[in-house]
This record gives sequence, structure tokens and C-alpha cells, in this order.
Amino acid sequence: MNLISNHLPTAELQALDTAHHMHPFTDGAELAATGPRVITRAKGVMLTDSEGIDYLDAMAGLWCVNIGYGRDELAQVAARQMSQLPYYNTFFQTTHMPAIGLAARLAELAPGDLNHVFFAGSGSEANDTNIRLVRHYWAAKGKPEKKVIISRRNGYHGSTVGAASLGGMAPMHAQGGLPIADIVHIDQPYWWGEGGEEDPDAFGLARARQLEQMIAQLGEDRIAAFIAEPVQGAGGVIIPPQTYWPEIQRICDAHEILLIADEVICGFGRTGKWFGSNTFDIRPDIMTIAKGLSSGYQPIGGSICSDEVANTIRDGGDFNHGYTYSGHPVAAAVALENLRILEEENIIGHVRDVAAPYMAQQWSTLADHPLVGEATIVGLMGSIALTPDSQSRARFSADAGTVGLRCRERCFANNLVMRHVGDRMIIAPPLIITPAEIDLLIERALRALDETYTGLKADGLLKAA
Ligand code: PXG
Repeated sequence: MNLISNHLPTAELQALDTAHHMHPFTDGAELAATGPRVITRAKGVMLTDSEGIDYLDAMAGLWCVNIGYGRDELAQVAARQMSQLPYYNTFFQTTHMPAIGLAARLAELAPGDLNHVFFAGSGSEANDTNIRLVRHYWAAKGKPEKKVIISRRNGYHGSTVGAASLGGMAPMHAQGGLPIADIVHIDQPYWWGEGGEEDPDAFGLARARQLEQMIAQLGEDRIAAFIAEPVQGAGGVIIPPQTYWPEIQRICDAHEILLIADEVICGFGRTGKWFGSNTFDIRPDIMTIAKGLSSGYQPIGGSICSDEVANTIRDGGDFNHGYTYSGHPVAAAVALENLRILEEENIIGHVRDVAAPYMAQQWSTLADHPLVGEATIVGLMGSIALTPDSQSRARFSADAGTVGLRCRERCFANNLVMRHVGDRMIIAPPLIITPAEIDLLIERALRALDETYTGLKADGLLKAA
């Protein structure tokens, strides 16, 4: 069979999928029992499945379709690039126009003196690059013992062996013997879930100071870098208390370690500025990028490095690292076109001045729902914590994630894609979302919350742990 057409009945597509397709982060047996939704097309913020049902995609795919679906300009650029130069590598002292253009444009956009890009095919690959890059950096400076990277529990940095080790996801570490050596974790700045009686600002400081304690414990002469997402995405949209990032920055400045900001989700307008580092006043030495770089139209990622990091690597002999698709010409050309659209259509201005303020206003009304403990949002990434008792910030007595999963199912049933992380519900819609579409999102979310609440009550699950 050379083509699966959309004319096959859904059940047949599902049967083929079940027989041959292994899905990421999925309980395969459960999926085989229910059958996957087959998505066939998309436009703007809307998806359509093989039954002709429309959904408002409040997750922008997987946090990546920043300019929205259906922008034909990107398809045209890809087709032109494929005709002219579908592939060439950037090894062996060669380069090509799309890689040159994209690297130069990223140097303009990135903050400070982040002027040099090492390309990868994804966020995971870029973070694997970062592990090798920071260790090679310190070796080139005559300090090969500086190789430990400090990261955070419940952080997410990707799914390869290296990136999953950087991440702090316990269920991922439990499979395959992770983390690899010389990666250690400190606690996350998640006040609602872990702050107890402490006030958020004091809690934010305390969590940041764990970094300094870890540096003291292991010895500064062993630490290469600290990596973190400006706002944890896959961890549940955890927006740190306002005291957190200034203290982290102070600690990184006071000690001789590199700061890596993982901007895979926060980058390219998600927080209302070009990068989360702009929004939270972070001065990283390296930024990880992917997702919104191409709005997901092509797989591409990268590491943007400061002058100091890049020059040290440049003078440190061969950096024995690279991917066949580093700077892939079609992906780079599509990314450049995506950046043109973000810029020329002032999409980040739309987030800052229109979509984010309106969404924040509407999103905060969800906190009045009896199932919702907090509703937080920065730019266009937001979350609500589901709880049986918002006053005590209680957890449900049911297994963590049970209620979140039920809510996600009610969202699908109400033509809305919202993701759950445990018992948090999260959104990160395309940045082009309009106020009318935000109204629709909130209306559907409220209906899903009502139905979840009714269902929990009927099943006797509205109980605190
Ligand atoms: N860093 C961050 C901050 C991410 O969110 C990666 C790195 C890895 O990127 P790649 O392109 O290798 O996937 C990510 C990816 C989810 C979900 O369900 C989140 C991601 C990927 C898949 C699912 O929230 N983030």
C-alpha cells in the first residue's frame, strides 16, 4: 500500500494504526481498545478528524503551531527549496543559504550576545548537543572535571537518553536506567503543589537557593551548567514565583557555571515576547530552541550560544558532534518563512496586546468553578489545578491523573483539545487565536469542567486524599 487515503473508513484506519503504529507516551493496550482519533486536516486554530468533527486545538499541536495551521506560504517555500536543494549537509566545511539565513536571523532575535547557532532536528537533540557542548566548553578551558549538569525534578527536556536524563520526570527515569552519570536534580518552584504554608515569594527563593546548595555540596569545580525552562511546560505550566529567576540568575553569576534556558516551549512568542528569557529577564549562555521555530511545519531545533561559548568551542579544536539533518535546508527555509510571518504580521504584538490580556481575563474566571483551585497564565500558556477543595489546595483521593484524564475526555467530547498533566489542565493555543475563539475555548472548557464535576460526584470521587 503506498498511500492511506482519507476515503478509508475510520475503523479501518484505526485497525491499521493499531496493527502497525507504536505511539509515543501511550499505553498501547489501552489505545488498541479505544482506537486513536484520526486527524485529517487543520486550519487556523481548528482541527478536523476523519469523521468530520471539528476541535478547537488549545494545545497548538504539541505547543508548537504558533502561527496556526494552514499557512500555505510555508508549503510553497518547502516546495521551492526541495526543487532547488532538497538536502545538503553542513559538515566538511560546507554550508547553504537556508542555514546561513536562519542562523543570522536567530542571532538578531536572540537576547544579549547569543549570536551562534548549532542546529539539530528537534528539542531533544538540541539538549543532547548542550550536554556535549558545555562539557567540551569546560574541557577546552582546561577544566575537564567541570561536567555535572544541574537540572530540576519535573522539568522536561526531551526523550533521548541525554535529554530525558536532564529532565526530571520520574516515570521516564524509571524506564531504562536513567539519568546518565553527572546529571543531578533539584526541586521545582511549584508553589501550589509543594509550597505548603510558605508564602510564594519565600518559597521561590528557597527553591532557587537549592541550586546554590547543590553547587556547594558538589563543588563549583565540578559543575558545568544549570538547565531549566523559563516556565515548565510539560510539567504542568508551572509559572515560578517572581523571586525565583532573579535569584537563579544571581547564583549563576556568582559561580562559574553556564546557564541554559530551554526555550523549546517558551520561545517564539509563547510568553508574549520573543523568548521566555525576555519575559523573565534571564541572561542565558545557551538557549535551546525547537517547536515554534518552525511552528511545527518542519522538524528543526537548535542551541543558540553566546559569543564566549561559541568562541571557546571554535578555538577548542574539532567539536566531534553533529546530525545528518543539522541545518536541514528545507526545515531551515520553512523556519525562516515562519519567522518572517511572526515578525511581519506582528503576531507577538497580538499576543502581548490582544490575545494574552483577554485570555488572562477569561482564564481567571475558571477559578470560580468548584473543581478549580488556581488558574494561572503567562502569555498564551496557562493551567488550572483541579482539586476537591481549593481552600486547602487538596489532592484527590483517586490516583493522581485520574481526574485530569476524565476532564480531558470531557474536553474532547466538547470539541476542545486540552492536555492534562496529572490533575492539572493546560493550554497553549496557536498565537493567532482571536478573542471570539478565546470565548469559544472558555465556553467549551466550562462545559467540560461541569461534566467532569457531575461525573465525579456521581462516582463518589469528589474526595480529598
Ligand atoms: N525541551 C522542552 C522544554 C520541551 O517541552 C523538548 C525539550 C524536546 O523537544 P522534542 O522536539 O525532541 O520533542 C520539549 C518537548 C507534552 C509534550 O505532552 C511536550 C514535549 C514533547 C512532547 C509532548 O507536553 N516537549
